[in-house]
Amino acid sequence: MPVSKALIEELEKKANGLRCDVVKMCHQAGSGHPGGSLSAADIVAALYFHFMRLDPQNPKWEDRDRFIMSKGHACPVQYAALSRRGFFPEEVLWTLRKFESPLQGHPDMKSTRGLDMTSGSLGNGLSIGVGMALGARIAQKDFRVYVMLGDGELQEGLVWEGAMAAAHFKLDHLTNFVDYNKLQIDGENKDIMGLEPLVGKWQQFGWETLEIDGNNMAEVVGAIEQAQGMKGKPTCIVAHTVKGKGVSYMECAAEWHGRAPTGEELDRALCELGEKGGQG
Ligand SMILES: Cc1ncc(C[n+]2csc(CCOP(=O)(O)OP(=O)(O)O)c2C)c(N)n1
Repeated sequence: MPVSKALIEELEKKANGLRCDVVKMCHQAGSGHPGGSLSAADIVAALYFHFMRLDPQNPKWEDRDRFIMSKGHACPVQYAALSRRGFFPEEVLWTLRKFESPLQGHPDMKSTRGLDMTSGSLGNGLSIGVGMALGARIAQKDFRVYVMLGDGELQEGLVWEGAMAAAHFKLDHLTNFVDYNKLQIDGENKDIMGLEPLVGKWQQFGWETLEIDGNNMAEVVGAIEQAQGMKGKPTCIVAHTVKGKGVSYMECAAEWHGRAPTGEELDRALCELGEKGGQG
């Protein structure tokens, strides 16, 4: 089905709002991970504001779709989406990383309303997603499970055990995103441990594999729709993205993996993100 222009524009606006929240939250905290949050913002916006079946009044609703931010350091963008989706008030966002805040530096499902999984130790999320998708099948539920992995995270061996298991069990309600921003904590993947040919790897592991521009909302929406129609196989969406997307001085700069903007840098970021960043 062709995706409507109005929907794409609405989701782009949502993604922009998430980006504004991310830079504000990291500034307020004086720490955090803006780079990998900004690269993921378009996918997170599409999931939380269009695709995922959720009930903010009942965050543990058994039939809800699940999302696991396996690259847990990118949680600011997920917290922003949860807040804008109505799981908790906006003010809570400004407590990120503070002592006793429900929003810790890495996701803790016991502290944060609407989180489906604890993460931060890289490598675990896909295997957990496999467990959730198998659980759904056993319980005869039709909810979907979405996982997001970082590209650097793919260097963890457990990812590939999960990949094998998902294909073996034909988990077609499981969709995995690789946020392929080409950078990890302090450099380029290709210099640390190369991933190519990445699409071929997922295909050979038995996954339906789509390759998109993960910062292009029409492509993101189209790919998720395609994944939803897939039968008998899990889908991996290899999403080419830009680390730090939307803030010129953060783009493609490993330095911004885990550093907070100063007041002046924040102003510049918000100015670049423009007025579309307001609530809505
Ligand atoms: C098991 C484990 N080892 C190391 C780390 C430290 N660490 C945090 S983020 C990161 C880099 C992750 O890179 P990538 O997955 O590409 O994330 P992105 O660039 O999207 O932020 C590392 C090594 C960790 N969180 N967990």
